[in-house]
Amino acid sequence: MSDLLKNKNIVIMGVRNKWSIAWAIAAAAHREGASLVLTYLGEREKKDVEALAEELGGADTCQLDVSSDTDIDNFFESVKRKYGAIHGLVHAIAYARAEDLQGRFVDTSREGFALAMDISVYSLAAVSRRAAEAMVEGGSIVTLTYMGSEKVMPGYNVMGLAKAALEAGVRYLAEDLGPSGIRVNAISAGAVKTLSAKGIKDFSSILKYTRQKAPLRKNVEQEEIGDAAVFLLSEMSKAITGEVLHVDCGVNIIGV
Ligand code: IMJ
Repeated sequence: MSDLLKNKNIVIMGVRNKWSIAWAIAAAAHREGASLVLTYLGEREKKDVEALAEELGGADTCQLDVSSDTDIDNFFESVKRKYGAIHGLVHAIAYARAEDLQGRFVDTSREGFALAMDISVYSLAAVSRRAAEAMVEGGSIVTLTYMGSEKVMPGYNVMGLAKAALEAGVRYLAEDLGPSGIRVNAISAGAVKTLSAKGIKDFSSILKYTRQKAPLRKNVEQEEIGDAAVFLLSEMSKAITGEVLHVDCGVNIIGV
């Protein structure tokens, strides 16, 4: 494979370290010739993401907290000024309070629920609206979801509702932006060891279950998610929108 994303300017949100799925997507997009802008949350993440961007031949980096409308406005204004058109957007951002990712969903507080929905769901609409203005040559938006939206997974709790809403959001955004030549899809990634999965009880049993029961008898690797994202960002998928593509070695199709 080569040059599937040549001459495309792509924004990637959610790189934190080299285990991040967003990082694997960035590396795959770079390999395919894309020009990249990586966003990071705040000062704490700045150095790490700048170092990673160096590994991609000096990709651009920019601070962006998706809970701030001003941040989002400023970010897309600067991207438009520098690049003119953008062609791709990867949204790999989610957050719920740690206390809401253990115990019972029924105990979720109103504040914890609203926070998870704001950062993990509303942010996709917020960034897509501004990105669409810069996607003057058409574009592709890709977000990440998880099977916890479809089935009860231990501890996933409020994030399961957030991902269900995110997937519905993908469909509504696909309808809104389709007439502008912008496609919107989600990758439902199998469980991978990232910072977002750190400290999660039962995580290793989910990995073990997948190894034993998934049709492909293995866990998905970050690079495989990167390749699927390249497909969705590229012209290879130009008739696909509003879709949730499972990239999970098939584990989601298994009943028991
Ligand atoms: C997260 C929680 C419970 C079970 C989980 C996960 N499984 C997997 C994840 C089985 C694979 C990771 N995942 C798919 C997520 O969407 C994680 C989101 C997340 C993780 C954290 C951890 C640290 C924190 N807040 C978080 N918010 C969202 O404080």
